[in-house]
Amino acid sequence: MTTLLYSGYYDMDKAKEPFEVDPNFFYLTSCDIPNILILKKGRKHYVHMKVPDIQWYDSEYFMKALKHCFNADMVGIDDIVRLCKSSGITKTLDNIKTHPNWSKIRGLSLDMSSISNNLMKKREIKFIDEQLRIEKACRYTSEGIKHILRNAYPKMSQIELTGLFKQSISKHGIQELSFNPITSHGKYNQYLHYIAKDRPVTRGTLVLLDLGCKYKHYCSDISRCFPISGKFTKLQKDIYNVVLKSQKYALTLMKPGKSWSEITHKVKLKLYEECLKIRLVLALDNEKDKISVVQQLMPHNLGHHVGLDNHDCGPILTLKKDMVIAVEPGIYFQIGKDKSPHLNTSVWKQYEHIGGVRIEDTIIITDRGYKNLSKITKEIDGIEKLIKK
Ligand SMILES: [Mn+2]
Repeated sequence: MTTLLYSGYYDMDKAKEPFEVDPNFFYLTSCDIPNILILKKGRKHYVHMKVPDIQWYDSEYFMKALKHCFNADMVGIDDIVRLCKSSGITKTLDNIKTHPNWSKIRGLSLDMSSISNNLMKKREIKFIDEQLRIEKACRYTSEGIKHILRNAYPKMSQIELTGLFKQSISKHGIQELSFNPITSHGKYNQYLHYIAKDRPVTRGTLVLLDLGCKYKHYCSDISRCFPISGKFTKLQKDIYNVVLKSQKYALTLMKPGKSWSEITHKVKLKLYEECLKIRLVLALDNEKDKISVVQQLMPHNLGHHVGLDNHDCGPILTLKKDMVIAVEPGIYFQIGKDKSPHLNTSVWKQYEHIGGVRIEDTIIITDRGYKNLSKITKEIDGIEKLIKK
């Protein structure tokens, strides 16, 4: 059996962002060196790396790391092509098509099949060392969020809030982020993937943080909301509690063997019940209508796998022990969504300025339930205390 693996392309000259190794490549090799091709033939490994791609100050490190990872022979691209040709059948990863010499390999018309999908499925269940890395990433992300809560003040810009997070994780030698940090406030909270701007956080608004750093390539993903002025207003509390109660309820359903779509359905009904208490939605009999109005308020999934990718391994089907999941219900007041016939429009208008609330924890599914990896409070009192220092 021959396997051809590629770590991913990285332009060493531009070096704009830190290199992000292909998750399947890293999963198989524990190697995170850019621009390398590895050909595994039986027990023998051959490695190809275009030497001009390495900066002189890195070359010694890379060579040592390669030796350590594979104890492999360094070969040229033509050797790789020749070895592929002689073996006929080759397993590979999807990203092989992005290799600068892909046309040479493709030209051989080999019987090549990708193992990326199988690997992605396998990666749903996390080994203990993977769990420990995610746990650490969550701990540092929690610390980073606390650092923001303690140091944020009105008029500070959204970019500065992001800066506080980066400052906090950098103390642990971390610069890799799971995704573009979200630090929005007020009406901007309605945009799900909002990218922080040089906008001062208005006094009295609710700030939405959705942040995650990577520890040794493993992600974390946590969302918290807090009032920039230190105290939740009555209206902010109302919406916050709808989401908090639903998020806590969702966590009670996290057990091995449970169907994710059933959990999602139950949580949406819970969100509906909580929204009814504050009269944001109308009293409805029909379950379908209840779900559809919640969909207007929460236009995203309840959660996702977390691992080498922040949205790891595709959709969640049935929960299994040792899966790592982000659970993130939210309520948003998105422009144009108030047209739903099942919403109470006048109540919506009262809450609209809040923009949105999301509460998210990263958890591990255990034998009987789950373990929460987020190490930061989500209680109103706890958050207000943190802001006061
Ligand atoms: Mn998430």
